[in-house]
Amino acid sequence: MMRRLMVLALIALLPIVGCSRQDVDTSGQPREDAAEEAQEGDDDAGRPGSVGVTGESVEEIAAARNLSPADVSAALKTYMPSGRHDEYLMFASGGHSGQIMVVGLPSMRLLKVIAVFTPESWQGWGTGGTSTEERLAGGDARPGMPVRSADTHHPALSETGGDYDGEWLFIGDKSNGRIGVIDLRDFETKQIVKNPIADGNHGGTFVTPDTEWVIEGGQYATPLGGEYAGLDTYQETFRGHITFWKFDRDAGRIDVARSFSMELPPYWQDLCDAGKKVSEGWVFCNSINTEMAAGNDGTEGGVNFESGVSQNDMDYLHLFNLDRAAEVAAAGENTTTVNGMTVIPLEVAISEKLLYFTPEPKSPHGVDVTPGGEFLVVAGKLDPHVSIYSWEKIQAAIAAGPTETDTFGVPLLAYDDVIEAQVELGLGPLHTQYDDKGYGYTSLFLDSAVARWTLGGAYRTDGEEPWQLVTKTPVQYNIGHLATAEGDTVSPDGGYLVALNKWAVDRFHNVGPLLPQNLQLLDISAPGTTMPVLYDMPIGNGEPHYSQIIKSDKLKGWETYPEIGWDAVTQAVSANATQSGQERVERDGNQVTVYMTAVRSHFTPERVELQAGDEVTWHITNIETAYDATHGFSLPVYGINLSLEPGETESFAFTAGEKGVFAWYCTEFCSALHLEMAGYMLVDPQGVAQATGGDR
Ligand code: K7E
Ligand code: CUA
Repeated sequence: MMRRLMVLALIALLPIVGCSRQDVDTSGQPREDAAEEAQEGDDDAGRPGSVGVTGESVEEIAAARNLSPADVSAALKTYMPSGRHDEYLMFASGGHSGQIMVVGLPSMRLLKVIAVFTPESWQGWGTGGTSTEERLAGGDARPGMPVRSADTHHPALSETGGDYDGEWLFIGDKSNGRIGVIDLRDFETKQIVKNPIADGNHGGTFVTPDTEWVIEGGQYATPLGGEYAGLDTYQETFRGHITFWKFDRDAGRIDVARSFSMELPPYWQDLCDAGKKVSEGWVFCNSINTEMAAGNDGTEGGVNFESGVSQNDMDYLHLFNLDRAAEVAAAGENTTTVNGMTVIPLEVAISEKLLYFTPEPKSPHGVDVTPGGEFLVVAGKLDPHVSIYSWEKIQAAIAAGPTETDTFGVPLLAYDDVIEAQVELGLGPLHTQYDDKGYGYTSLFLDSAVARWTLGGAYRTDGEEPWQLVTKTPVQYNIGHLATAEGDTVSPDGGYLVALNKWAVDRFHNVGPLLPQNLQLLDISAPGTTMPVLYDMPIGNGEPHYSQIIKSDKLKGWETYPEIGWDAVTQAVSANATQSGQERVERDGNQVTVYMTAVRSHFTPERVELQAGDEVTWHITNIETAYDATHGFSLPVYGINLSLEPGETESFAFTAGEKGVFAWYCTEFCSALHLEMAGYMLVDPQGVAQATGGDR
């Protein structure tokens, strides 16, 4: 009890202690003088200097701007001359913005925000366009209850043979139990699926080494399928889940009919990872709340979750035989169906040997499989260690036949039989990544640091002692995830690591009580104890939980859509494509269809005349073939705001309201005569039922 209280007290205190006004320079070492000078209010201390007084030589500039040699080398390692491309691209979750950010490395320049779950009018996402509205609606949880916010946590790049292939990107929405699918030819969201059996998730997305499956682990247990049950029946009626979404690469879509879930005990499943190489075909997830705390019931002695979930010294690492589970799901003999989703019941998972547990300390967070798949690294969160499990030992323990089970009858592998090593790193270990030198890197939330430590086994060829802490670099401030270059693949690159920090206390100008999140780039290219911070990238966006970093030359994005009249959903020419010369307005009773083109610097037609009550379907084709020739289309009052990339056909539909005059215009400054790229929609023009064509 005492120990538990101390742990909780530490959690409460450390963020405050850690955010003392200590300055950390780019070598990662505290820079006492700067902090002292800042407190003394010394006018010259820590001032950036200005370009006007910097002089000519590097030495003069460094002196005038108060830059240390480490600062200068960090600048040289990250500065990207105008026009030069970054070596890596990072796809970072946008947290509760519901989006994904694309960042170049090492420059840390923000290149794009990909709209996923949240309307983004600048790229015409979910702002009147029929296809984007339909894609967003694919994630709605209940009829008549559209969800247009999200909390994106874990992006996953598609893989071939365990390496990122640059073709697809997935991300989970923790707050609603949804998965987004993004096509990296045009960096657009193509599909949003809603989990039919649960309204939240956390252990997703992660992909198997050939992207056959996209994994979505659950989090907060509920009765499956949106049923009601009282919390006094928690243990009997509430359930956890893991869902395996089948990805059809040819279709570029998740195939819901071939996807399935597995019912799990009502622990709170947390992060997951897919096996690789020697452990391919298996999937691993952590859990918390094996105590099955159900919240403070308000009576005297009622226990809050924060304490109730932290009682046990050990929780359960979940081990799933995915290959075999997929066979059971496909056979369909022992499965049930919940809201149309195939579900493997818990007792079938046990009898078919699809699920095993082994103890893990203590309310853990990340489980991260080493590049060769030989070890599972579990970060303790409330335990200062990472615990390393041996896949070889796990297989042996399974073969030997475990004799114990948990409360629900799930076979339990003895901890001592499967553990390989523990490494003490510091306070609040969360997530682990890998490099090309046989190091693991673990984020320490409470210490606000990145720890580098040595892997063992075949990873140690340099004579360094295995399973040892090597060094720590302080980061600013509480770090959640971290990402290394190609870090989740079977062949990580090393070189760069990005710490995804929360709450950048003191680091930037005060922009109000909501602090910027701070992505910090670390140079991990040198072995040993040198691991400096190179760059701070504050982001004015939601909390970026996880990110993945891919070599940028693997991405083969389109410069324009392949043909005029392209439908970005089907990735083929649209039936509604309008070529130059085919522009028209068709009327059949009150059904009006507009076929419009956009090209610098006019729409055709430029006038559309409607009757009140007309049901209007409107197609616009951007007939440009040049790389940079995007047009927009904004129609007031009707809430239409589209982005039309070169070649693209977009559609929207509405019912014409009361009479009025509505000027539409192009929202992209596409040419010198961009302001002239406009037109009028007239509703009820004295009974005129035909649109007049504009100039062409
Ligand atoms: Cu640690 Cu959702 Cu991966 Cu955030 S989770 S940090
Ligand atoms: Cu087209 Cu502005």
